[in-house]
Amino acid sequence: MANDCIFCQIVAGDIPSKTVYEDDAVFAFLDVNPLAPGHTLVIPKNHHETLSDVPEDTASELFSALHRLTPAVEDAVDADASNVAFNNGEAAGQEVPHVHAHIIPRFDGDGGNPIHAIAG
Ligand code: IU
Repeated sequence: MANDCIFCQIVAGDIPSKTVYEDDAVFAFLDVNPLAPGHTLVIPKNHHETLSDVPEDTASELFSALHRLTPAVEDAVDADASNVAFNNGEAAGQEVPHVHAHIIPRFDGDGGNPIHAIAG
């Protein structure tokens, strides 16, 4: 755990969050500033800044969780599709330096592309 990392503090329960899913390696919670209903962040519990920093076994666990959570989140909010994206590094718009995937539910005719919004 990185003591100055907000997402590490969320994993530890020191900062409250709306938990979506948790296992030994992965934690998922609702984004506090959602771009759509059900906007979920999926993170490794261990602190790694970007995807390049994530060990391969953790990357597998993260992707496996994403594979299961994406349809579950879509079902939960009755979405038609979703954007699943990483802002990977500060120059790409990553604001929180603890690697995280966004699952952003999409609805027929909702317009726009939230990838542009999360990339700042
Ligand atoms: P980004 O990919 O690093 O730009 O996205 C960070 C996201 O983390 C952004 O959507 C914030 O709303 C979200 N977030 C959060 O859910 N809880 C927090 O305490 C903080 C940021 I700080």
